[in-house]
Amino acid sequence: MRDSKLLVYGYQFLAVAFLFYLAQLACALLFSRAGGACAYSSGALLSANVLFLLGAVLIAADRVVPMLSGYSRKSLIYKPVPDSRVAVGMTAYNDELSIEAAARDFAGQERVAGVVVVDNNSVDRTSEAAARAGVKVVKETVQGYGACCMRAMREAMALGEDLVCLVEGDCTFSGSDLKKMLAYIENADMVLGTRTTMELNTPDSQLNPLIRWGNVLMAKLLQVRFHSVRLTDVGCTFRLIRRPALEKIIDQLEVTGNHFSCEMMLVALKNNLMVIEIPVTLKKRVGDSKGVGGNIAKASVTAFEMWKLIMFR
Ligand SMILES: Nc1nc2c(ncn2[C@@H]2O[C@H](COP(=O)(O)OP(=O)(O)OP(=O)(O)O)[C@@H](O)[C@H]2O)c(=O)[nH]1
Ligand SMILES: [Mg+2]
Repeated sequence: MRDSKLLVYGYQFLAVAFLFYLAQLACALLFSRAGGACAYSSGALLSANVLFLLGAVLIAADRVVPMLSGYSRKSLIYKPVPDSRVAVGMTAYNDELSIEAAARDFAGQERVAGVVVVDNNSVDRTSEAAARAGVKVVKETVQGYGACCMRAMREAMALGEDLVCLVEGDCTFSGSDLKKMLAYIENADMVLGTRTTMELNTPDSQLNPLIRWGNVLMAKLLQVRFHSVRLTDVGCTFRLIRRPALEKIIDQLEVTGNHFSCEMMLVALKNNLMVIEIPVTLKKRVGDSKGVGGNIAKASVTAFEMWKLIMFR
């Protein structure tokens, strides 16, 4: 997998330059209608030209660097996992209304060997509800979506199966989608779900246009950086990963907050793992939203944190 920040910077310089040009065009049009001249400063135009040039140079350099360093594209992998079983790590945070049904749903899937629910300092009866589903329940005291996901994967890994599935316990995802992921894992180290396929969303799911396009935008930025991968979502918790691949990256994960899912994708790609994204179904969550789903301010902060990761890490 080729990691190129040059291209990410390059395209963003071009995008900003394009906005400057658009502003100038709008200004000129407005003033010509009013019979005057646009006072758009020559400094702004010069900045746009410099940004454009810089962007073009970075994009061109991105073509030259691999020629010099002898880069070759990662080729198709085929590693069947016919009888492998799946250990599921499920996150939970004040999810007493959903966790039992979610745990039962995943535990009941054909290839699932076990489910571990991680209760992240819930103050309701999440643990008791999860235990009613007959699954293992552990508590994670470090607060945060990322901390909970990491613990869920470590717990699932400890079950010793070949495959680890990470998922949220809020009933947004469906256990039956696991077989779609299993179909693709033979060509990948990690299969990511994407929630941005509208045909698979219920109309009342969390994927409103803002969340959808925000995710697509960030995912495309990540795609630009790593080239040979197609991404459309940076916030989908539902993913399936081979245990050796997870062992390789788990100690490099450090984000305890809401931008964790993007970090995991970035780290996987940096480690040259083969990552494939597939559409999964998305339903309205059961119980109250605590994450970014129903909160524009939180979603914006999370998007900014993701952008920083993609640009600088
Ligand atoms: N927000 C949040 N989620 C946590 C935390 N710890 C664990 N989680 C888990 O992460 C999930 C994400 O929060 P959700 O409320 O589902 O937010 P979301 O997925 O962004 O959006 P909706 O599903 O539409 O509500 C929770 O359901 C928990 O399973 C935490 O400290 N904060
Ligand atoms: Mg959720």
